[in-house]
Amino acid sequence: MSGVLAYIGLGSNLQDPVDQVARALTALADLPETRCVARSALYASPPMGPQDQPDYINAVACLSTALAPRDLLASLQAIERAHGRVRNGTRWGPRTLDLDILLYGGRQIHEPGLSVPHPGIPERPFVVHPLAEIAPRDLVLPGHGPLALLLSRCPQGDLRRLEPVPA
Ligand code: PH2
Ligand code: MG
Ligand code: MG
Repeated sequence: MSGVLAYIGLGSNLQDPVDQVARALTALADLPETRCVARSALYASPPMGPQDQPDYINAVACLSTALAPRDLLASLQAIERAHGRVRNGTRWGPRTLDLDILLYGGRQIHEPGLSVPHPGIPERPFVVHPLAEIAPRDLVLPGHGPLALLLSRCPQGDLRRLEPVPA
């Protein structure tokens, strides 16, 4: 299978977030025409945005996929719905599961509903640090420069890396 490397950001802060993210990682690996190349550890952090919501669990996965960007997005939204995601329009509000396409190969996509690279990457430690755990430092994020540069400008702050739970 010829695949593009796509990096996916995972986040949850409702209904057992650790379990939500763990199950979503399995669902990503099970997508058609897709295999999971790498997954980061889970990370915990206080909410960015409105503070009156629980802390988040985040992770990043690297997929090799033959799905086109729109098909990948539709697949991610189907997994979000299967996890009980309700879209009520609240920006940065709490959610059972959030799956974002961070990178899709070296592509830049600016379409309604789909911006790749994800525009919020540089200021989000809960994306930059797990990404740096699984991606090469010389990976270039189109429009943002190499990952090493983003990492040097993005302090870890309150982000905590969780030790893997033994199986
Ligand atoms: N996602 C949000 C809003 N705020 N904060 C953290 N720590 N992690 C997230 O994934 C997150 C957030 C909406 O997508
Ligand atoms: Mg998000
Ligand atoms: Mg999202």
